[in-house]
Amino acid sequence: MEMTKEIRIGMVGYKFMGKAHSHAYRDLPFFFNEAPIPVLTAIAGRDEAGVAAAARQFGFASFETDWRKLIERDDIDVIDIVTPNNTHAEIAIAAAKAGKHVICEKPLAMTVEQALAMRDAVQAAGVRGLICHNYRFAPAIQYAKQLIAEGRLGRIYHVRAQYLQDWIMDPQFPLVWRLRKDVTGSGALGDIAAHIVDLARFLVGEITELTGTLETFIKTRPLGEMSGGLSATRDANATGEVDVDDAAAFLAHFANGALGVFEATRFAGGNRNGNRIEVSGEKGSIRWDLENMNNLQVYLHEDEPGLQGFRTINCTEEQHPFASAYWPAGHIIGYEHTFINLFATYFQSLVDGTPCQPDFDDGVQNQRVLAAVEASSQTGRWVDVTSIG
Ligand code: SOE
Repeated sequence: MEMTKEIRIGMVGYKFMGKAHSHAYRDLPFFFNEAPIPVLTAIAGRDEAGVAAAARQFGFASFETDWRKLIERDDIDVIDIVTPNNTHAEIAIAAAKAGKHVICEKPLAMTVEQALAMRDAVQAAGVRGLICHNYRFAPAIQYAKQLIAEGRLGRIYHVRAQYLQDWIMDPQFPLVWRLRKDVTGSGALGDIAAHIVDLARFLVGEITELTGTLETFIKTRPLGEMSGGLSATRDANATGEVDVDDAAAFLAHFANGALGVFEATRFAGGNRNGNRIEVSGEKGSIRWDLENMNNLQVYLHEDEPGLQGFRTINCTEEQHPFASAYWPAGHIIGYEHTFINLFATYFQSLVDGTPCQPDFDDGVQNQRVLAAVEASSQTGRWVDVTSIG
């Protein structure tokens, strides 16, 4: 498809991620004034009052109550999927067949098979898929990637990654879609382990084999619905069985010989959104924490003895990736800017015809890792990730 400098967006869904993506589209031209301009063309959702209100709040010019209508429209270049996971494959494949580029929230799909079908559909249609692993686009993570690629850490020995949350610890927190296997596929595994798997793959490379386990601490919950952000409303009179994991943990070998330790849980009391990664190499280490996301901790073994230790780099200097799009040094950015950086990069790649990652191949690889953790949790054995799907 011939792309203009305007990218016309059709979004399917309008809850938490719909808000995050729409905000990024609106702010993108403000900071990246030479990048292609996203045009919020239409948004789709089944509930007419809900989608109309979202169109108004987010700034979309029109709305549809059936996503199929959105995909048929010839005034849309990119379909952005921000709906629950069990809908991703059908919408993405239909969008690709209709010649639209596809942005999809993580995890890409419910299964590796679905993820492969989505990857094949975009390839066959000659359109481009993007999976929204936004945390790669924190400037500190991009800078860590540069340091690792330049060999500043030397050979990589260890990856230590944790995604720690606590928003469902109350046993009365209801059985929302994010806790129902038929809608979400898995629990903490697909929702948040997927993010640290992406960070680890981005920084260190492919995971080849792993052994892991899943745990569900609260097995019965009241029924209920998400009501915005990570809040929910509860039905006091009915309960249901939880059939996804509350927590996931696994050990992994990487293709380059590194050893990984991963933990993802929604039961780490006091940790609201603790997405952390540490990489240890022969010449140095880096560590990062989303809740302090502008800072990268860097340790370099070449430092003078006595002065060795982790130093804190505030990644807002003009030398740091994406920093010059924003504010003078020290004027920090936040969670929402990771999406702006991601979309600015993707839209520029659509116009230039150059590759942009994370793409649907990354989504497939990520899904293989998630499937391997599930398989290992069932058998208690190491699983060869490369042989999945
Ligand atoms: C809830 O766990 C959630 O919103 C995830 O769905 C997002 O992917 C993560 O970025 C923050 O937490």
